Amino acid sequence: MNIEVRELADLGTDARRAFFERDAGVEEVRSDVRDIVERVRREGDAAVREFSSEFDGVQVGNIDVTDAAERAYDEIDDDVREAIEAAAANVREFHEKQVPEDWREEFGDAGSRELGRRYRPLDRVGVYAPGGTAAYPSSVLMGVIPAKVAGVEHVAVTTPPADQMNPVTLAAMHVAGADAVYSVGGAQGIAALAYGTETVKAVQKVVGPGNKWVTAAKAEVRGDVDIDFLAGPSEVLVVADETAEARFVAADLVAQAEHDPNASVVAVTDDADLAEEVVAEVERQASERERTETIEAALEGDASGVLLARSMSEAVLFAEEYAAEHLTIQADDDEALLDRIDSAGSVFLGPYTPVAAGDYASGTNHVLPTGGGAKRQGGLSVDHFVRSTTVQRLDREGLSELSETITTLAEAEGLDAHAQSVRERFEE
Ligand code: HSO
Ligand code: ZN
Repeated sequence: MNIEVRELADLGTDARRAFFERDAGVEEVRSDVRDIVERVRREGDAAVREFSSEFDGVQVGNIDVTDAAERAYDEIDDDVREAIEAAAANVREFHEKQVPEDWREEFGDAGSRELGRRYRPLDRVGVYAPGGTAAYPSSVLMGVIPAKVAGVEHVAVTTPPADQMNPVTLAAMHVAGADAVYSVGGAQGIAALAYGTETVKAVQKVVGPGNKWVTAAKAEVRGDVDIDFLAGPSEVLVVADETAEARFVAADLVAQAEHDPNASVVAVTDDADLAEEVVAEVERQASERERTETIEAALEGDASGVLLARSMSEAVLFAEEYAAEHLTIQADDDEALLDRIDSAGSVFLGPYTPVAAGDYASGTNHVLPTGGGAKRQGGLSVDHFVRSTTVQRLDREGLSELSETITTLAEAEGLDAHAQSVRERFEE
């Protein structure tokens, strides 16, 4: 592998575009996915079984494997069980802070208008848990716990079938409090959750990361059910100044690179020596890891690299436009730099805050918008699992105060009955 420091100011249009136009790569599978989703919608369990055999090579017995999660919990190693429980406790604690409180307040003269907001959980949601080589028990915690904290009664998890399903992923479902577990993966898993089958109960919202088939299926069912967002390969952007430790910067790049050959991992700094040291460290560390091939593929990608900015201001502008899934700031005045960056999924400050802390155990959620989605939205949270209702009560005085405004606007819209619904209240 041969990485070179590139000067940010010298990047050509195509090179810049590669950094800023990251996408989930779902377009190429959209039409295949549409057919799968349609078949599951029309044929239910039969289609689920057929696709599981075709794509996963598994003849599925029971699609409902809820019991297996509880058994797996008892069977896995004690240290892994304890780690899942420790991570789950932190994720729960952080998400409990997000539960919104109902409120009512008085507005208008002498409180003549009482207005408020009330929150209720969704009834049924589905969480997708990837299987195979990318089976992430941690993602199960990140999907299920916020839903349970929000008060969702039925949280279902779907995960690809296998002759031997990953016991740690199953155990995580149990710890997180999943109410149902189904062995169906890929686009067919998303379709089963969205439309229901004889076995799978249809949900109102589907969340969680997956491969491009899963993501394309989420795009397909959106509209019929709600989704969180379409997430692509992992990303990290490290903004560093001369005080950063090159080893730590490199370790965070290499860590996210091991997720996916299409991961996007970038460091940007105004210090030429640091940039060179990061490159050397990245090359050394990548060769020492178990997943060297994946890491090197990601590092060599067009959306990855070590960039030299002329100033930290230029680095900050890049970070804002990049809108990273994970942004880490390794700099003397990290808070001041952070103040100037509005768009990022999750921010990691200081030398002792590796992205892996948020991936597993600090408590924040690791299901985050990629591909610049952080310009528009935040990561998975309790908010995704509640709906709000506004509530109001006006007294006679309150309505009278507004009467002129309402009737004038109603008449301007040609909606005479609206105006009359106010006047009626004041007629004998
Ligand atoms: N960094 C990944 C989450 C993850 N990391 C799971 C380890 N396991 C999502 O951005
Ligand atoms: Zn990760």
